[in-house]
Amino acid sequence: MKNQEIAKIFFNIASLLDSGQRDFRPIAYKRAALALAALEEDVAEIYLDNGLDGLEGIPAIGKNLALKIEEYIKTGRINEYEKLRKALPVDFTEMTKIEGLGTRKAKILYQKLGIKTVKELEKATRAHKIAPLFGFGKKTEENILQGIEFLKVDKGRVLLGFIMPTVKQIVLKLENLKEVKKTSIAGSTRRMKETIGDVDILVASDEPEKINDFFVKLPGIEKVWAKGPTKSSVHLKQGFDVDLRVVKEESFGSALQYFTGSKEHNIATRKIAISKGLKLNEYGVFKGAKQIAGKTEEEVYKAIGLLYIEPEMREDGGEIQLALENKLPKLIGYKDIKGDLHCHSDWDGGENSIEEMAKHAINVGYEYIGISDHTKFLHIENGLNKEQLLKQHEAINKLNLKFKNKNVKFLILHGCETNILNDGSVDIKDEVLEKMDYVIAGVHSSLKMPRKEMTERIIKAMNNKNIDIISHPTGRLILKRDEYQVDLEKMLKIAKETGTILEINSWPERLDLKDIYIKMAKRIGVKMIVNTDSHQKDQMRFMEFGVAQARRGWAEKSDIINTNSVEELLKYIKK
Ligand code: DGT
Ligand code: CA
Ligand code: CA
Repeated sequence: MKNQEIAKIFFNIASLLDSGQRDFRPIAYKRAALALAALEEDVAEIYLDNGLDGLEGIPAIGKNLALKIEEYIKTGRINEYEKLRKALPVDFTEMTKIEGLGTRKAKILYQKLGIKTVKELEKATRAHKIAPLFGFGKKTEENILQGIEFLKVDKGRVLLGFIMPTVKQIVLKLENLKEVKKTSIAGSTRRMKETIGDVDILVASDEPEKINDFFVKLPGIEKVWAKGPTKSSVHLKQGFDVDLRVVKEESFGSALQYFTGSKEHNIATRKIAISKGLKLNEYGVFKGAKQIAGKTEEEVYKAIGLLYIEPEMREDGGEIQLALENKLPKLIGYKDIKGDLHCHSDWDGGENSIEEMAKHAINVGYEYIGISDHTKFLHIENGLNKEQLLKQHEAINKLNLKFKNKNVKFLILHGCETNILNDGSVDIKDEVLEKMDYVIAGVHSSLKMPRKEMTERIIKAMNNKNIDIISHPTGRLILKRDEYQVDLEKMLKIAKETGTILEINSWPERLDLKDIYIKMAKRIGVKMIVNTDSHQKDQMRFMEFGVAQARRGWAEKSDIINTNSVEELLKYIKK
């Protein structure tokens, strides 16, 4: 799938062009990169079906960028990029993974010290060559080192949301082969872990060689690490590895159970099998030499005396005990969500109008959407002030009337995403907030506050009777920065007391609350909502990852308020 490859190049072009001067091009490339990254359909197919016109139908893609995409599809490269790269050979994608290091700083580092890679940057930082540079204080030096250390911990892992469309396409291509009987994603990707080391795919077939031959020739493969009669391993241009295994249909279930993992879950299930005088491995469940199960996972779990355990729970975090006791939770399903309350429109610089967002939500099958644009805080570009919010309220009323007149059963709720200031107040007056259907509040500044102050800051916001939802409650960015310091236990207790809803933000880099905190929130009885934080319509597909996180946190339908109809949902909004 070329979407992510081109998105990466566009992102790099944006960085290369970004000179700090007034110039629309970097912004245009960045927006296009985001649009391509979110797009579910394959750009190559869009081009094949509808040519340049088709490409121009993608959000944020105009004529000029459509030509660039065409060039990449036809030749595998973009000339302008190659030229820019020659003049400024900095690995921006890598360098800007470091929190606080933007393209401009990266450029200065190259110009003054010739730094092109993270490795060179680390060396220069440790030799204290960064601090004396213009505009780079000692604090920056410390921050850079912290960022580099952070990168090392998760070295080589990629975001689940970044790889999923490609993985699904590969699975689809394998499924279409006539020699294939069954296919499944396995490993951490099937467990929907937030980051993935490598992707594992399992196929059942009697002709494993043919499957492997086909697999290593898939488009987008950069390197074949290994190719054997039953398994292969490849590296994709997009920047991750995929392992394929082909097994016999009789063993598909046990192989799937084995290769889904986690390793810890496997060790625990194998012990259970042994305790019952059985043997469990990737080939099946055996009583002596006789295979008693293996074709399906359900059968495998049943044979060792366990209820079927959903992949997202298989982390050896207590799920096996529950399965033994017949007490597994009934996890929220991927199709249980009835609306998304954290969506931005073009009023605050998003890519789509309110109507376009609403129509997309209808297409997705939702009953409602909540528009919650940013409010006017200094650091937030294009945030709405009081007057604009009131005007937006009118616009939404009109759209709702239009739906009603056309007999469309769908409702747009009007919210906003306010900023929790350092003292716990928000940047819009209560008298305006009272007019909204609901209010989200989030921390977007001073993330390095001491724990006690940050906790008090958020608690004060939760005590505001106009604030209903706390967005991305811990502020982490996966592979980039840690959560801020906050007493989570206390925050959850106050959320429960005040009836404040905590968001599970589905943005692939956020997934915040994360699984273990969702478990805690559920235990304390805090209600949650899964939102996408979409800034354009295609990003609504990120819902899958938020729900996955909820499932990894053992959340049930009743824990998540946007599984409700709009009438029921509104009961959770503070009066
Ligand atoms: P990743 O790739 O680091 O995100 O994590 P996984 O869980 O996908 O791990 P991976 O790709 O190394 O292996 C896939 C599955 O195969 C893993 O979840 C469980 C199983 N597996 C791999 N190695 C072992 C092992 O040494 N013992 C057991 N019991 N299972 C293993
Ligand atoms: Ca894996
Ligand atoms: Ca693997």
